Amino acid sequence: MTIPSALIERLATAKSVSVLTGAGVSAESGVPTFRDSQTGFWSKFRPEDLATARGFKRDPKMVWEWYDWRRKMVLDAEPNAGHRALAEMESIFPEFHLITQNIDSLHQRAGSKKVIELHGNISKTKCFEENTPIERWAETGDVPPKCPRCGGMLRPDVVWFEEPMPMNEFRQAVGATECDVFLVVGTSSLVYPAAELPLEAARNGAMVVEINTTMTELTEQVQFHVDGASGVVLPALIQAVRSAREQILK
Ligand code: BV8
Repeated sequence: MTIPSALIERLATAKSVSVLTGAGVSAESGVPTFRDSQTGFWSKFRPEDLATARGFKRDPKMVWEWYDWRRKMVLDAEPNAGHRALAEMESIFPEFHLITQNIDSLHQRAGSKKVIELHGNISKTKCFEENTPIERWAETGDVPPKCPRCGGMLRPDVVWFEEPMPMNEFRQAVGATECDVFLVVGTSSLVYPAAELPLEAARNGAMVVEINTTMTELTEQVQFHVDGASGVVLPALIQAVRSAREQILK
C-alpha cells in the first residue's frame, strides 16, 4: 500500500474533508459486503431482489428474516480500525463530513458523532403502509410484525432499490461535495445516486481519492486509487497527516 505524497500534503493543509463509505469499510468487522457471496441460506438470492418493495410484497416473511439475520450479525460485529480512524478524523480536519451507504451503525458505534446515512439504518423499523417510524410493537409471533396503529406489515427503515433516498440526508451529502478532499472508501460505486457524489466533488474541484482493495467503476475517474484495506489505509493516512503537519510546523 503506498499513499501518494500529494494526497498527504493536500490533507495536511485541507480545511474541509468529506468521506463516502460503503460495505467495504465493515468487511474487516466480519460483515459481508453486497458483492461477496452472501453466506448461508441467502447465497441463492441477489440482494437486489431482496432489498426491494417488490421482493417484500412477494415474500414479506423471507425479506423480514433476511434483515433479522443481518441485524443480528451487525449487532454481534465490532467497529474496526477503519471506523475508528474515520471517527478520529472529525477532530483532525476543521470541516469533516462522513456520508455512508451502510445501514449497520458501525460508524456511530466507533464514535463518529455526525453520520449522513443515505440508505437508512437496519436498527430502525417503519410501517410498510404508512411509511412512519415505529419503535415498539406487540410480539404476537407475526413475521413480519404488525403496525400497532394500522395493522399493516412492518419493514426495516432502509432505502430499497427504486426507492428515493431521504431528501434531507441527500441534500447534506450534496453539500458535503464542496470540499478540498473527497475520500471514497470501500464501495463498488455501482449504486446511484450515491455513486454520483464523488463525481460531483470532482466537478467542485475537490481532490477525489478512492481507497479500495480492488479497482472499481470509479477508479479511472479519481485522482488517486490507494490499493488496500480501509482498516489499514485509514489509520496510516492519519499518521502520515500528523507527521506532515509536524514537518510544516518545524
Ligand atoms: C433510486 C440499503 C429513484 C438496503 C441499498 C441511475 C440514477 C438513479 C438511480 C438508478 C440509476 N441506475 C439504476 C438506478 C436504480 C438503483 C441503482 O443504482 N441500481 C444499481 C444496481 C445499478 N438505485 C436505486 O434504486 C436508488 N433509488 O434511484 O430511486 C427514485 C427517485 C425518486 C422517486 C422514486 C425513485 C436506491 C439505491 C439504494 C439501495 N439500497 N442498501 C440494504 O442494505 O438492504 S444499496 C447497497 O448496495 C448499499 O447501501 C450500497 O449503496 C450499494 C453498493 O454496495 P457497496 O456499499 O458499494 O458494497 P459492495 O459490496 O458493492 O462493494 C464493496 C466494495 O468494498 C468493493 O468495491 C470491495 O472491493 C471493497 N472492499 C471490500 N473489503 C474492503 C474493501 N475496500 C476497502 N477495505 C476493505 N477491507
